[in-house]
Amino acid sequence: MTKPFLSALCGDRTDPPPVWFMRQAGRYLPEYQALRKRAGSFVDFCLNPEMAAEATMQPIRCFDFDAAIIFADILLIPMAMGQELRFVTGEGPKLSPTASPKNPFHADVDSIVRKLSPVYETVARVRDAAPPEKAVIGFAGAPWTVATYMIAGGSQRDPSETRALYYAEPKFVEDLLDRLADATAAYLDAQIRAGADAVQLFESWAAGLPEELFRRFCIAPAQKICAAVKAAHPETPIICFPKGAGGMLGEYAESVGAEGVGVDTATPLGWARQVLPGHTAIQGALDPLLLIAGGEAMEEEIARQIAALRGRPHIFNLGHGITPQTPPEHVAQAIRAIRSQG
Ligand code: 1CP
Repeated sequence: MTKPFLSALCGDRTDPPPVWFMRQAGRYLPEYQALRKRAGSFVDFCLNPEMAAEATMQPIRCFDFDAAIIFADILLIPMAMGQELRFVTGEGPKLSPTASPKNPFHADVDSIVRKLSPVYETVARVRDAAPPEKAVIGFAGAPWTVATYMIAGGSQRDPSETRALYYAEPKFVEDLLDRLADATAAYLDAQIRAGADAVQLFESWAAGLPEELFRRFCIAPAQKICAAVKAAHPETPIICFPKGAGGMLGEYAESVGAEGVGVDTATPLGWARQVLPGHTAIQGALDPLLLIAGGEAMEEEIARQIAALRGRPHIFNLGHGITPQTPPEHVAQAIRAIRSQG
C-alpha cells in the first residue's frame, strides 16, 4: 500500500498533496478535551500508551489526515534527563530546577531512552490501529529548542536567555546541546524501531540567531541526529522544521540532508522553492490563524499555496501548530479544499 505522505518524502509530487497539521491532536477537538479530563496530568497522559494512541488517532478518524503524529511532547526528554515537568493550565510547561552550569543534568543515553518506553508502545499501538495508507510520524524537539526550555525553566517569550548564557558559558551550552543530540538520536531510533514511518525534528526557536550561532546550534546538532538516524535506518525519511530560520533555510536544508523541510508562515514559498534542493519535500505553510477564520479566504490561500509549489514535492501543513480556538469544521473544510486541488 503506497502512503502518499511517504511518496512526497521520496521526492514525488502528488496532486493533491498529502496533508497533516502540526498539533492536530489537541485542545480544539472536543474528543481530545474529553480524553484529557480522564487522563490525569498532561505527563501521565503522554506516558499512557492507550490514551496517547487514542489522542493520536482522533484527528485521523475525524478528518482523514494522511499522517498520524504520535501524541507526546518535546519536553519529555528533559523530564527523562531528570527535570521535573509540569503543565500549569493557562501558563504552559514548567521545568524545574532550571539547567545551568551548576545543574547540568548529566544522564546516560540508555536511561533516558528507557524512561520513555511508554512512547514506543504508543507508536506500536498507533501502527496497529492506523489504516495502511496512513503514515505514522515519530518526533522530538531539536537540541537548541529543548535546551532553551531547560534553561528558561519552561515557556519563554523568546530564547534570549539561552543565547546570553551561551556568551557567558559557551562550554556548558555546547555540552548540553551535544548530550541532547545523542539522546534525541537514540530516542528517534527507538520510535522508528517501534514502527514510526518517518520522524520530525521540531526546531521551534530557530529565529533570531546570528549566522555562526545558527550553524553551531541548529545545523550541527540536526546534522549529527540525521546522520545517526540514517546510519541505523537508511529508509526512514526525516523532516526538519527550523521555524524562523529565515535566510539560513537553504543552507540548513543542504547541510542537514533531511528528506523534508518545514517552512513557517513568514517564508515566501516562491523563494523557498528556489533555495531548497529540488528533491526535498516542502512541508507547510498555511497560517493557523486563517484556519480560525475559515471561509473563502482560507480556501483561496490553500489553492495559492498548492499552486506556488506546483511541480515540487509538497506536504500540505500549517506554518505553525493549530490553535485551540480553531473550529473543527474549518479543519474539515480545509481538508476538502486541499483534496479538491487535483
Ligand atoms: O493543555 C493541553 O492539553 C496540552 C497542550 C499540548 C499538547 C496537545 C502540549 C503542551 N503539548 C501537546 C502535544 C504535542 N506537542 C505534540 C503532539 C500532538 C500533535 O502534534 O498533534 C507535539 C508534536 C508537540 C510539540 C511541541 N511541544 C513543541 C514543538 C512545536 C511547536 O509548537 O513549536 C513545543 C515547543 C512544545 C512545548 C509545549 N508543550 C505544550 C505547550 C503548550 C508547549 C509550548 C509552550 C510554549 O512555548 O509556551
